[in-house]
This record gives sequence, C-alpha cells and structure tokens, in this order.
Amino acid sequence: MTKIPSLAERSAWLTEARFGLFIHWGIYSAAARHEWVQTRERMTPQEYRRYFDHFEPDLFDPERWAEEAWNAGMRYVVVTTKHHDGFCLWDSRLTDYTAVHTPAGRDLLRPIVDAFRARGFRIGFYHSLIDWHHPDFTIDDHHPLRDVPGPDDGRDFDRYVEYLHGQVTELLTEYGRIDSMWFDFSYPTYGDRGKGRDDWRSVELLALVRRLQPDIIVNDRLDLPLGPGPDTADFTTPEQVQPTGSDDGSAIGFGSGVPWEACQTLNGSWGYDRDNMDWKSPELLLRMLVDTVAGGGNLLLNVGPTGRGRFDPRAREVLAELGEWMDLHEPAIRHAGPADFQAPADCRYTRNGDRLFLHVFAWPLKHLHLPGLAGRVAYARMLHDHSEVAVVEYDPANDFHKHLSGLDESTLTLELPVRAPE
Ligand code: FUL
Repeated sequence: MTKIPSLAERSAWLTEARFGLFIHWGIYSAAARHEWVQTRERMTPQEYRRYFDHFEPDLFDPERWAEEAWNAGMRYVVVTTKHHDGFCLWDSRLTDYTAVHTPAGRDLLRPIVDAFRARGFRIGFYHSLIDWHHPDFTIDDHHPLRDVPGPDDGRDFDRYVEYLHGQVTELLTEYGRIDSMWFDFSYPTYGDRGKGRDDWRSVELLALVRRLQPDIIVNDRLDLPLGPGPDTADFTTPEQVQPTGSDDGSAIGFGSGVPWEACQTLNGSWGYDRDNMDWKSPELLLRMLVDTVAGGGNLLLNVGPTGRGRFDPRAREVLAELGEWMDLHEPAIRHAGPADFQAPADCRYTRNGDRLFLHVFAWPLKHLHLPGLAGRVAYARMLHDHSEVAVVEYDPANDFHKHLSGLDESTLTLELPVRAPE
C-alpha cells in the first residue's frame, strides 16, 4: 500500500502560502452572466450549446495570468477542470464535451498547469461532482432540465459515478504532481427529485485520489468528515464568509490543526459576469486576507477570466493593488499564522516566528493600548517603511496612565504616527 504522508506534512505548503488564486473558466464565461447561468435560466442542452460553439479564447495567455497572480502575492492556484455544467477544460477521453471540440481546439488545462508550475505555484484542481451535461446524472432540483416534463428513468447514476472516477483518474495521472483536489459539492439527496440517488462512492474516490497522488490534500466537499486519517477530508472550505467571527480574529468552528481555506469572489460571481458592478474594494479584500491569516486560514481569491481568455481589467486592477500591499507586508502573511494574544478592537494579530504583526483596521489617534504585551516587545516598527514606533510601558506613577480606564500593568502602549500610512 502507498504510504500517505501525515496531514501536517501534506498541508505545510498550503499554510505557508496563505494566499492563492481560484480560477473559474469554462463556456459559461462566454455567456458572461454567472457560472450557474445554464440552470438559473433553465437552458436545454441545445440552448446552452451556443457557448460551446462560440468559446474562442483568442487572447488566452496563461503565463500572463500566472504573472499577475504571482505579483499579487499568490502562491498557489486552483483551476476549474469541470464545473457543474459538465464542460471539460482538458482533453478527456471519456467525453467530447471538452475544450478540444470548441473553437479553442485544444486542451486548455495543460497550458495553465504548465505556466503556473513554471512560475513556482502549487497546483490545485477544482472538479465538480455535479454534471448537468451527463446523460446519466440525476435530474434533481438544481438541474437545468428540472421543469422539463418527461421521465427520469434510463438515467443510471452508477454509470455517471464510473465516469466521474474515470475523469479524476485522467486528471491525476496526466498532469504531473497535483497538490490540492477541490471537489464541489456533495448533496446526495438534494431536493425531491434527487432522493434515492446513489452517492459518489466518496470513500473509494478519496482512496483513488490518495493512491494516484499520495502527497495531495483533499477538501471537505465529498461528504466525508474532516480529520487527519486516510478516510477523512484534509481541509475545509468556507465559501464567501469569513469564519473568524470574533474580535480577536481567532477562528471559530474548526478544531486546531484543521487547515481551512476561505474562498472569495471579487464580485459575488465565480464565472466572468460582465454586468456585475458589485466589486469588492482592495481594502476589503486585504482585510479579509489579514482576518483569515489571523484566524489560521488561507484566502483563495477568485478571478473569472473572460471568454477571450483574459483577466477583466477590473480584476487586474485589484490584483495589482493587492500586490503593492503584499510587496511591503509579505512577512505578516506568508508563513504567518495566528498569535496567542487578544488583539484590540478593529485590529488583528498575525505571527511569524517570534515576530508579532499588528494590523490596524481603524487608525486610532496616536495611542494604541495592547493588553498582555508589557515586557514582551523588544522593538516596534512600522512594517511598510521600518520606521520606529515608540513603545511605552505602563507606569502606575504616571497620572495619564492611571486615569485611563482599562489599562493595567500588562498593558503596553504604542505611539503610532498621526496618520495611517498611505
Ligand atoms: C460552489 C459552486 O456551486 C460555485 O459555482 C463555485 O464553484 C463555488 C466555489 O462553489 O459551491
């Protein structure tokens, strides 16, 4: 039997990297109105086919994607091999519903893997368990054909599961070392029409993945419990929420030693969504990144490239701004994690070895009081320019200190610059 390294060994790269790029790209990018467009608009296969016939990514340049993501400070990528619509970005031998048969005319996954790997990224594969194209996939309450009258029989879910396992085998044998497997998502009995359907044979699927790629980590959307064992998922994936939940930025809901990765959109849609104006600001995204790392997690930030194969200029702008911040603040993120101190309101701590980083979301007027840090700080400085920050120890003889409520011997006070750095 293949020896599987421990979870700590397999996930070390993930927790060190802290920040990754999610890519949702498929024929829905040509529709340009959310990756669920087929089911939201209840399209028949014939109607949805037009995006397959017109998927022509003439500006596809994965080296540029990798460069933009690297400059933003991201160090791993998770790319959609197949989303719920069933369209395959790679040259699968098990279906013709692949990029090769669109005007793109080739396997589009391989150049992405090659470009990102060459840049130094770790590689993750998103793979949907759901498949609205496959003739054996159950018509459940999510399915685009849910309102079309007609019997469901003749659909053989076991045959679909064979196909699923076969495709996963292709992906994990033909693209070299894959670091992360991101399944999405198990709902064995979703809605009335899905009832009674067999499952994905998750335990077997997980064993297959581990046999093909013993170093891989697998997310928790296979309907298996989280844990450090061979039959359990390796990391959890809160979606479009910050699971930290408390003022001190400590994670709630996950046991210690459970790696977690919060995935976030730039604008609420994963696939390219042309008319969506609901873009998150770089400031908000940075807060999410800091909040995540302070809580011991990772941020997987999504870009949905256009049908031409380009990052939207609005996405590029955000990535560039994040990159500028990361250039100056990388030590507070990469290889960093939670600290054991309670941060003041509107602040977060991250810690990297014996260095403690204080992230200030709301800039105070000069003084910031840090409980529990008296006598523990040898030197303090701003990270962006290494300018010194004066550290004032609590002094019971000092009238000013005495009269400030909430301060005691354990408090250490910082004298911050009057203005937050630009
Ligand atoms: C969800 C999917 O349904 C979304 O389309 C997206 O891929 C997200 C990351 O996971 O469950």
